[in-house]
Amino acid sequence: MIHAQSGVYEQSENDRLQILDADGNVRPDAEVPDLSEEEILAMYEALVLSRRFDQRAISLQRQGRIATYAPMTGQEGSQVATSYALDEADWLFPTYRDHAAKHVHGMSLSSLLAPLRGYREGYAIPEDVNVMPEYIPIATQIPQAMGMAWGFKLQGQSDRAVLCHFGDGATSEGDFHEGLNFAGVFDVPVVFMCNNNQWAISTPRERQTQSETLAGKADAYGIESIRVDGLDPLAVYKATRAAVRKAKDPGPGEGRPTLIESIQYRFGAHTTSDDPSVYRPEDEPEYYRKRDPVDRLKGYLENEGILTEERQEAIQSRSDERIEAAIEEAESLEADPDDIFEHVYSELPDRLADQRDQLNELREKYGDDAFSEVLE
Ligand SMILES: Cc1ncc(C[n+]2csc(CCOP(=O)(O)OP(=O)(O)O)c2C)c(N)n1
Ligand SMILES: [Mg+2]
Repeated sequence: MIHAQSGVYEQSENDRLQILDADGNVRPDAEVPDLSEEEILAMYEALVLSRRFDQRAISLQRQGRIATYAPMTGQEGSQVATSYALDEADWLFPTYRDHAAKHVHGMSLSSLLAPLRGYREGYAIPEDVNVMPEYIPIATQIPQAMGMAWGFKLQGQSDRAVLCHFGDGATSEGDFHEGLNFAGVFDVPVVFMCNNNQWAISTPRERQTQSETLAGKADAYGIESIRVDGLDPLAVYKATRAAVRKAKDPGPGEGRPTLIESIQYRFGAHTTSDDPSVYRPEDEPEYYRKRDPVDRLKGYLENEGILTEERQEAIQSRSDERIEAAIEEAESLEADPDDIFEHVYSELPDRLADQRDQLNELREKYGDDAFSEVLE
């Protein structure tokens, strides 16, 4: 049902996979995924860590210690769950907002921060981690992820799947349609993960497309799709795990792609350069806050008697310690100002070569330490 007012569009909840209700109780008709207590507790710890990381990263940006940052609060529950559903050999294609997904699939916390301090090597793919550098041009990762997965299929690497994150806004890009069409025709082992956070900067979901659902777009390409409550980490895990299995462990038929629409909410700003109060009704986040993924999984673990106060405190202080250590590590890395002139042009245009020379003259004259003061 389409409502005229933004943000209330997604408030009917009977149209998506849910395991936990808003308070973390298991819904009567739902089956909890096959995970041990330790695994669910570890997932919860990753949620607490991600929420705290987000708060610290925003504060670092405000202090001028990192560049523009894309907050993920409200979306980390879905991110953590999707990466938990991957096997180590699987590849992840993240966007600029998928910090928690990257970390759970193997990126260190400091490597999430280092590129935001201009440290070029921070964008390199670590040798044993299957995470691509984050994609900023919207939807460009979709055909690329599909291509990697198709390559695995052609090489007979049937133990690998590729999971590709993108937002609701990305579904309006040509790349989305090309990627899905190709995946459908060639039975590519890829999982398309649409993080529908209701907004593409200031464009609300109902102005993005007249389609009733984003998942429904898969029908055009003969791809199966599922809508899942993206504020319910257990439901996201279940849907993603099933899609990953279907992609790479096909049994007698062929592995097939899936489009997952994970219905979430962006609690914060688009990035630290954005101010949602100029385009978003003030009370809109309230509905979603009552379904906060961190509180919800916490509620479940408390109901089950798994999460004691002592455990909660230990999780909290471990998370804080790990984040502070990561900040220290990221801040100890030296970025080379010359790097800003690299890797865009094979031959530097004259005007940029002039700018580089000017920069180096200043560096020589004042030294790198004084350099930041000169800029101020
Ligand atoms: C091809 C392209 N066009 C425009 C932009 C500018 N831009 C950056 S983020 C964004 C909104 C994307 O929204 P969505 O796909 O819903 O992802 P979200 O930021 O909500 O996670 C736009 C238009 C871009 N980065 N790339
Ligand atoms: Mg969005």
